[in-house]
Amino acid sequence: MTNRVCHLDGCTMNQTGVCALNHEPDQCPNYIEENVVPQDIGGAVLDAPTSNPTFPPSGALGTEDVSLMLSKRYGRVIGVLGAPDSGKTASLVSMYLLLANNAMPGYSYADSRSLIAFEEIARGSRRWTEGGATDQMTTHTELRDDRSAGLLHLRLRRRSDSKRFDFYVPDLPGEWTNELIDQNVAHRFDFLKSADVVWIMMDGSAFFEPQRRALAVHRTCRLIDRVVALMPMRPPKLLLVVTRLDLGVPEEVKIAPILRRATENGLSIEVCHIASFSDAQAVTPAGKGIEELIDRTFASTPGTISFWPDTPITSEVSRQILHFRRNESE
Ligand SMILES: Nc1nc2c(ncn2[C@@H]2O[C@H](COP(=O)(O)OP(=O)(O)OP(=O)(O)O)[C@@H](O)[C@H]2O)c(=O)[nH]1
Ligand SMILES: [Mg+2]
Repeated sequence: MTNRVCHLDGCTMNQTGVCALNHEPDQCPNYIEENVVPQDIGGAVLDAPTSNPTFPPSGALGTEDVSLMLSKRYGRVIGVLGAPDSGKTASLVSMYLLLANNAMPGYSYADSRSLIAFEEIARGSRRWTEGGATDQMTTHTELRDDRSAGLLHLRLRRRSDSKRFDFYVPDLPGEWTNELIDQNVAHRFDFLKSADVVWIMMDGSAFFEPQRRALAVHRTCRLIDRVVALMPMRPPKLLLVVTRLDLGVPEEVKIAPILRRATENGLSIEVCHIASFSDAQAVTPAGKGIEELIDRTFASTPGTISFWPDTPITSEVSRQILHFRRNESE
């Protein structure tokens, strides 16, 4: 009797029967018989791990795991801040689903060390794709550990030149951003010091409702002030990510005060409009703007490495990064 198992780290096939990469079981190169995994012929299929990775229960990576991974391979940490319901989780889910369905013209999925965490946050929207929209595509983010951020990892391949790159992105509860704005609760954002790009997420629907708009703009300006205070030595590039593009594009003049506040603070800022999901699929397809968000995130910023060789980095470079990161956290 055959016993086929999935050998891809993090795939849920063995537990749920659902392939995280949406492969048909018969065609998946990772779903093979356990007892015919070649041991001698052609060498080992997977390198034996030196030690078992210790992930937080949610399947996201702890900051120590990320530091270790960054010491071995170039990667970029992206900060994501925004009020509850601004669309943080939805943007990550949308990106993940586009990649899982190979539906991004410019990029393809190459790997993830946190597939289970992505599967967890994408569960609600999978129900939606299977039929019938739900009011909530994602659930409100709550962390089991309220003291430190868990990060999700993705490795993408850029189709134009086959270069691969890794990035780490947190899925944080909006309350963390509110508490940063209102009470300057900043200790949980230590990991942000390694980020050279920060997404400031805003619910685009606020721009269409005058009674909500002024407060939303005011709070985003205060958030920008807080980010500057958090990272005075190495100010990040900001991307103002305006969600719910399916409702329409807000007028530039309404967004302008936020851009002014960033430039007054000496930060570079660009605006990205995204529709992670869409209530008007015919006009604005779900996922619109996500690829551009990735493009802009990885467009080179002064003093940072944008794309890196496909081969593992040398120990010399690895030491330099460790040293660099140690200096940053001082
Ligand atoms: N139509 C539409 N709905 C969206 C979009 N982005 C988010 N939503 C809806 O808004 C809800 C809340 O979005 P989330 O991404 O969960 O919000 P969040 O910022 O992660 O919120 P917290 O986890 O509470 O901080 C989702 O469940 C979707 O129903 C979008 O681009 N278009
Ligand atoms: Mg969330």
